[in-house]
Amino acid sequence: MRLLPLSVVAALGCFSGREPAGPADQRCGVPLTDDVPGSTLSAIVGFAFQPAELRVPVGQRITWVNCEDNGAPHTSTADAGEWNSALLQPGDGFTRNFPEPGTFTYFCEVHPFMTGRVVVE
Ligand SMILES: [Cu+2]
Repeated sequence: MRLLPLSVVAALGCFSGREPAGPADQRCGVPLTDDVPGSTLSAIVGFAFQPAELRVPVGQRITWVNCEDNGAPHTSTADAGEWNSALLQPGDGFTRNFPEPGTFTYFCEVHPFMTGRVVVE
């Protein structure tokens, strides 16, 4: 198996994870151009996931959007490895579907003090 340079992996991850983001969500400090149809929005702003806990029904999609106006990159990375957004620059988004019930905790790889929880029920 061939390993790609980290920059290529990051770029691919960013591209595949990018989703149109929602209009001017009040929590976002960056302009968002499009909607996030069918997704629950988790704003990453002020070095925190907002809200820190999301409760969604089985089958719901969640889109994390880096809403920082301070240039800080972030990730949404599951503690148990179910997902990893790769590096999200301000304005970037990452969407994951949650087809199974459960409680999922996650953090930001850049700032491990940033944590959040998804409860799928
Ligand atoms: Cu972060």
